[in-house]
Amino acid sequence: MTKDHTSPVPQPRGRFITFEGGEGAGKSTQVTLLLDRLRKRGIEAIATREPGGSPHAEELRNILLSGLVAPLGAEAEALVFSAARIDHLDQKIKPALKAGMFVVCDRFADSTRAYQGTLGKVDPAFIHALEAVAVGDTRPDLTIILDVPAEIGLQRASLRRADANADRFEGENLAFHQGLRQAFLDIAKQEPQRCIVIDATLPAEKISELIWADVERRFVTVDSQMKARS
Ligand code: T5A
Repeated sequence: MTKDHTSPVPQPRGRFITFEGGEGAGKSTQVTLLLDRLRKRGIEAIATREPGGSPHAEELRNILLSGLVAPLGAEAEALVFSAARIDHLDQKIKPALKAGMFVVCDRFADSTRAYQGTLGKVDPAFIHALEAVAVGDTRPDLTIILDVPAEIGLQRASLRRADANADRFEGENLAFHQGLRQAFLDIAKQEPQRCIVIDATLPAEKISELIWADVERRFVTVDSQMKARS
């Protein structure tokens, strides 16, 4: 068979990086710092967040964080987080990855595993099935878990929100947040190739350097070598 020279060269998929961790761990701060570093290297990248990230998913975010779905139970909350995720993936994440961009996302499916799965005691098989449907094969290439003692994270979150009320999950007790920290560490243990754990009690700039060293080694150097060869 002759080769079709008119067909477009397939664009390599971009890289999908997620940040996870408890409340006030510093995820939003590090998303911004990583985006800056990527762009300074001339890499096209977008930052996004969950719940939210697309107009419909942002509407669902408001509903979820107001606590409106909480009385329906953790299974119902997991369903609504997943519905928001489907829209976010379709509207924003998949198109950006298809265009070869880096996508840096503040929380993703590991938050459903930790909050609704481990802490909400939703059957792991249910969480697994939901993830298969909502996420499919658009799994993160790298997940950065920012690890901080629950007391410190909650203190940071309360300083940041000043006089505003705690949201649906910030309002949970200390034991909940300690369990959450362990749930993320357990995810990292189960998937050591995908996840790295960073000590988030360090200064923000130091954390950013550690993250960049990993991102550069895994992706930036590899991608530029591949480009040079093609
Ligand atoms: N949720 C989400 C689920 O239950 N299931 C799901 O599937 C998903 C996707 C989202 C909530 O929804 C839940 C989890 C959450 O409860 P949110 O408003 O997005 O709510 O809240 P969080 O994701 O928890 O984010 P926070 O804004 O609370 O914290 P961040 O982003 O981790 O922290 P950040 O960067 O805003 O920093 C907090 C404060 O600390 C300072 C910052 O300047 C800021 O003031 N700070 C540091 N201070 C000292 N040292 C450092 N290294 C610092 N880094 C940041």
